Amino acid sequence: MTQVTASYSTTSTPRHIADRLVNAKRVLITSHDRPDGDAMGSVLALARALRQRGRFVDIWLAGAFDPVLQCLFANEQPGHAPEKLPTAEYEAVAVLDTGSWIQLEHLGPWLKERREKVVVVDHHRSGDTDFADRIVDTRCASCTQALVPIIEALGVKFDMPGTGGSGSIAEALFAGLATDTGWFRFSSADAAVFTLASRLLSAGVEKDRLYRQLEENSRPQRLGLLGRALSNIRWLANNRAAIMQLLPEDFVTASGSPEDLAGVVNAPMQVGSTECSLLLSQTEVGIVKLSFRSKPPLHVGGTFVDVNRMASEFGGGGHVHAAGARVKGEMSVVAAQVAKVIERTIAELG
Ligand SMILES: [Mn+2]
Repeated sequence: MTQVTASYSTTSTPRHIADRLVNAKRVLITSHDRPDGDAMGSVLALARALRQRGRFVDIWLAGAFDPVLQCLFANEQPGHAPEKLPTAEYEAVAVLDTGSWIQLEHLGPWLKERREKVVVVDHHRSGDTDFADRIVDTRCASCTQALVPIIEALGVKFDMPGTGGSGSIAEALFAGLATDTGWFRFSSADAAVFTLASRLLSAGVEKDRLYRQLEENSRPQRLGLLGRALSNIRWLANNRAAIMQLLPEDFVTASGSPEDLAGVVNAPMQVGSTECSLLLSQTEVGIVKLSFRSKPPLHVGGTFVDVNRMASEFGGGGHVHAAGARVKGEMSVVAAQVAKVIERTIAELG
């Protein structure tokens, strides 16, 4: 079970994690199912750093991901076949940007048989405690930021001027940092984030090209799905929360797939009164995916909707301003349950 307890915390040091990885001849690096920009950036940054140290590294990714993330790959060949498992054996396995079994569905059983080989680097508040060696740095805005002390402990220089081009460690680190902070807009983008961003830009990361490739590169299907979602938007709690839903027939009409959904949940945030936005989507029979976002109020010291807490009521999790869950059930039933939780949460805020 995923637990929200103090026990999901750091148990190791960057030096120890680096030693475990560099002492392994073969390393497998993986992240949560349906990897996002931070998961992908984390996996690529660590893989590149270990390869610079002469280690043999395989990357394993499970589940669909937004095709725009392909631009981050250089010559890497990620294992990307959920129905298959790695066939090679590894002396160490790095699990990045998650420590939750629920997010490691595809590789879970394989990892469970090798748990003594696994190290975890994460920045989420909740996770499981089965893996002994963990860095869980919730002060970090991205997992790539949490990886920096480990890459430094590996003795790999990633911020030398001229080394931040396409396919570099710096670019991969920047991609995670930028995407997990909404391109430096979220409250998590603090001074330490800008300091790291500054180092990465000094290395030569081309942020304009990356923004264009990652954020202005979707298929027309995304707007089709956004249109379907906006057409059924429901406002709750005096327009403080918005709920949208996408049924299998919406995906058919828009010729879209779950990979086209990136950013759709954020659209209601344009409205001043919106504090919380929720997108329910269904592409598999009997499974509803919940995607939550919240934004802080404008007045200083105002309370905000903690969507991590809300998602955890449905067996999911994430961050205070972005979280998700997968729920078994029918859309109408799940939508009614979530609406109740939202109404209650906002009533408690006052
Ligand atoms: Mn992350």
